[in-house]
Amino acid sequence: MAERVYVALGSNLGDRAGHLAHARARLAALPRTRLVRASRVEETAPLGPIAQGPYLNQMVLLETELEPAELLRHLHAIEAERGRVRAVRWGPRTLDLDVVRYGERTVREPELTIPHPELPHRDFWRREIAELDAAAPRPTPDD
Ligand code: A4P
Ligand code: MG
Repeated sequence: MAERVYVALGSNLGDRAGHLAHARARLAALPRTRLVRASRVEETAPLGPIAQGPYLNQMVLLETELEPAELLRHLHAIEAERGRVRAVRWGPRTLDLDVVRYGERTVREPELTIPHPELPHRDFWRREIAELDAAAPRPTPDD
């Protein structure tokens, strides 16, 4: 069964909008996956301890039959295509792809934590999810 998965896109190095566009195109082409819709792109001040430039952030909603670990492997491959170098944690990056929510699942693995632990602290992520949900409200029990 396909799950509804929220993936966060972030970029603060180089052609930021181009990196996000590449990510959207690649996510839409993943096997057993549909890109349902994308939030607006917004510019956000950098969070965290490192001095760095502003980010472009965006959230997309996928429906996918990929398991969380398979999806993460694809995300890493897409990041690598944009020359992502893992230098400093929370440091500047051409493209960052994070699994924010995966259906109702909870994952606590060394390589993968779902829901993403930063979700409660990132207003822009919650705003973007609300925007995606508002575009197609979930059915209520009375429907
Ligand atoms: N990993 C664990 N859980 C997940 C998940 N739910 N989604 C693991 C994706 N990856 C997950 O990530 C390190 C490892 O986390 C991965 O190998 C994966 O196995 P990384 O992308 O190499 O390192 P990172 O991104 O520096 O660390 P982290 O903890 O993912 O940081 P964040 O949360 O990505 O923060 N400011 C603004 N304004 N906008 C931003 O988007 N992003 C960051 C990075 C900092 N400041 C920002 C933003
Ligand atoms: Mg990350």
